[in-house]
Amino acid sequence: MTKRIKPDRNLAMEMVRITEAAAISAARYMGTGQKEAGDQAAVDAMRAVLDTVEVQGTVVIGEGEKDEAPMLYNGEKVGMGVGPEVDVAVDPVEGTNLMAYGRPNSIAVLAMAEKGSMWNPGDSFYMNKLVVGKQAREAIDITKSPADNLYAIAEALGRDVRDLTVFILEKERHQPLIAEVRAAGARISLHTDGDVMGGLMACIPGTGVDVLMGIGGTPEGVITAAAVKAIGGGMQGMRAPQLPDEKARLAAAGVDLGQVIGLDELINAEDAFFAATGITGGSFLEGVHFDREAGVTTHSIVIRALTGSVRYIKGIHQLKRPMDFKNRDIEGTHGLEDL
Ligand code: VTB
Repeated sequence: MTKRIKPDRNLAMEMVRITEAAAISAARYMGTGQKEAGDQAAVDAMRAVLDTVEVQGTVVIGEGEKDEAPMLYNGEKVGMGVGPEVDVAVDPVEGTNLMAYGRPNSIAVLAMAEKGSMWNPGDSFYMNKLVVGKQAREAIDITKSPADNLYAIAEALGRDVRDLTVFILEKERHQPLIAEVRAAGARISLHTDGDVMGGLMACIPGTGVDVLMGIGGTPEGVITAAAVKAIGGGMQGMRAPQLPDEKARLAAAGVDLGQVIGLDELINAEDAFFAATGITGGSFLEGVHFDREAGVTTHSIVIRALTGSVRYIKGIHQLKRPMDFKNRDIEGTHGLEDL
């Protein structure tokens, strides 16, 4: 058996180049109402820059199955084909609606970890998620009620429940959750989309969010887990099927919906990398700014699990072609080959 090459160096800078490229391309579509076109631009840019990175990557969380996603589909090989073997999870635009309507907090995200280490959601599209920072990681138990968790988290943090802020997606399915969190006395930050940002803010101290609760996508759950793992925070998940088809398939396969999926199952590796670049600005990451003179400015965060290093990277990019600043419909990588 050949020995697997593990990621033994810091891929952080390379990863940021990838999310920066995706964010710059997608940012052209901010507020245009063009969800698909913006997503496609980000996919193209991410794919192009990924292939300049010295990894042997396999996309395990991608844009979908091969027939519906021409690029970054699940199973696709990415990277230069040399170097460490890694699982790759991407969301070129996490929050396509946020981007298309110019709302805060859309991000380009990428996670990498040792080959075979990322949880495969299979037929599970939705999961319940609970994310906190390091100080409260031992306090959470997703099988208990949201109120019980909030009391335990508050205790672990040495704070009052009413001093906690919980990030929740504003979805019909969350009405009971919202009512319970309100009754427990915690503050709530509601967002139409983007629970990766919610999880990221919840696991990093000082962001204004202490907890992420609620049901979102399983792919987003795995990506979030890479960030939580890298930061050393706490996360638990549970499959929470929402679609009739999804429920039927899981039932037919005999999947136990009561199973708690812990952080080490979501990312079963010691080392993991997470990178995100803001597309539309929010309180945590600024969005992409275009300026003909100064260049294009991006704001990113990149985290590595092995060392726990967190970097906030402000990038100023000179695009090669002046036309790139004028025309948002340009093809390809938007002159981002140099990033
Ligand atoms: C979830 C969430 C994502 O879309 O997938 C959500 O994890 C979709 O939920 O962050 P609905 O199907 O109920 O709308 C996001 O918010 C954005 O991709």
